[in-house]
Amino acid sequence: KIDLEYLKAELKKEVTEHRYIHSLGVADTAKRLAQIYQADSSKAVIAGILHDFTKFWPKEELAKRIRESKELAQDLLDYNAELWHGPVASVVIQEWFDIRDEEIIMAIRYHTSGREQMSLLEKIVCLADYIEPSRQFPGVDEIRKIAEQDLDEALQVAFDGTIQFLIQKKMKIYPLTVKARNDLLKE
Ligand code: DGI
Ligand code: FE
Ligand code: FE
Ligand code: FE
Repeated sequence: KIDLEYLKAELKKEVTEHRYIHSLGVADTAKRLAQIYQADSSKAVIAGILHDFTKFWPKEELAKRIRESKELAQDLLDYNAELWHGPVASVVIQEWFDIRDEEIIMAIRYHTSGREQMSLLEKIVCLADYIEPSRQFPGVDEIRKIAEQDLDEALQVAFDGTIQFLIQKKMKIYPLTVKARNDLLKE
């Protein structure tokens, strides 16, 4: 049985106040989405609290963890460092909190990039990250509305926004993000 108060206390030591509030917002939104789409809401809460656990670790440390890991994709190192914190957190929390649940681990690992054939919990955490209450950007309310009706469509629109942002900034797009978006498009 996982002590949520302990997870929150440890998170608080690793991140800024703003990021801490964001993480609790993701946990709350993920819980709500889990209720709508019949996922495991306690797993959604745990993944939400911990998804950004290593967000403020130095890039060199994140890169080192990826290089040393046998479970993480090495091609992450060829793309933006913003992609690294989810995969690294998914490894770190296994030892730190003795979390061994693959669904939670994968939901944290893929919360930024997405991937093809995402699990229900992966979709929920990734979308919750995008629409939790403290997020403010043009179009977020529309995605919040879609999220109540159609999880896949909401997430696809979210990825569209991220991909457009990356193109605008002349940034590389990690292939898994393109695959995730294509996979969610309805026939
Ligand atoms: O950690 P958060 O700020 O809560 O959100 P996140 O983990 O979804 O990180 C999103 C950032 O990652 C966003 O500003 C865009 C950046 N990023 C850089 N390259 C990629 C990318 N996001 C995706 N999905 N795919 C990329 O290739
Ligand atoms: Fe993140
Ligand atoms: Fe995200
Ligand atoms: Fe986040």
